[in-house]
Amino acid sequence: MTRRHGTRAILAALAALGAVLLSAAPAQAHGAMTVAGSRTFLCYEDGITSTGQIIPQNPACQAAVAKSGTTPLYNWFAVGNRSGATSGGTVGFIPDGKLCSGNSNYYDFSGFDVVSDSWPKTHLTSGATIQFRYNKWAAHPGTFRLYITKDGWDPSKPLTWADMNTTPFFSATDPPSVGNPGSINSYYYWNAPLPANKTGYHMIYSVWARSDSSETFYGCSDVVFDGGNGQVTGIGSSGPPPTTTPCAATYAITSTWPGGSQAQVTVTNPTTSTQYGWTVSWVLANGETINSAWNGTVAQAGSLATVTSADWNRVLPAGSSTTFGLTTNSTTVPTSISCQSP
Ligand SMILES: [Cu+2]
Repeated sequence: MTRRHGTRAILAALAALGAVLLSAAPAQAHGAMTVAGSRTFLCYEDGITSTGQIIPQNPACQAAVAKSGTTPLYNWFAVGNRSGATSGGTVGFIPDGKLCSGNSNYYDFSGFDVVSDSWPKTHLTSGATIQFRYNKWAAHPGTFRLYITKDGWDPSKPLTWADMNTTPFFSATDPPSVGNPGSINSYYYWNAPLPANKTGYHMIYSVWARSDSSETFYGCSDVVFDGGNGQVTGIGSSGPPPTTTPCAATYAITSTWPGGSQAQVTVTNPTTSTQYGWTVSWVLANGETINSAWNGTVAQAGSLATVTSADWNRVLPAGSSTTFGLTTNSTTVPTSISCQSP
């Protein structure tokens, strides 16, 4: 897999060819925690541009690129190590100072071990229950274990096992997931209480141990226990994106035939910040069915139609637009259509 793996062209091909191409994809593709966001994921989010290039703005992400290049960002979902005799290795397997890179033997992820106070951070409330999400770039059976730093951790020094509570604060085996593998929108999820009585900056360390092979995946998620509700700071040149913001969608029928029509929906980011992902929904007319859709993933639940962004059109810089298309068995224009990001 090359740095071009993450480009719009490859993502488009992945989406178009689906399982055919996925089955031929390198084994390096796995996943990474997106809530709370891992360093590789948030640096990807920080740097992704509308042309598919990844140009981080965050100083820690820039330092990571300076140390180990941009390949790890195009492969943010591949912080893995397959050299263990069994999966799930921690103390004595991942060396001190190399926890965040997982001592990866897929690519050089050593840039993510860099000590910096600038890493993107997710703001959370100690003791609260949140929905963790772990991207499902490839599906595997196994167990996710979450570890937290001890009180008194010194973030100005390389992260070691002595800094960690080596008993997980939560583990989840084969949790449910949504979406098709190979997409930024597909993920495993589970609800878990955050560690109690924590304040300030801590590291959540995630370990995904496959039960069907010795491969294990690692990630550092920088978090701040400050009463937050999942807000991310330190990504995007114009500051943290709000957790949910409205986008705008307009629905236009482009052609009709007896018993059906084709429509184009334009999605616009009306805000002054980049939006990462969008979901458009509307109520279908009585008996209306969506027959096909492109440049987005369609779901129909009863009369509710939902289309979510594709990998290659999910990032909308301020003021920009993208489109998706669909065909239905109706010629009705929905009377109201809503759009949310993310
Ligand atoms: Cu995998």
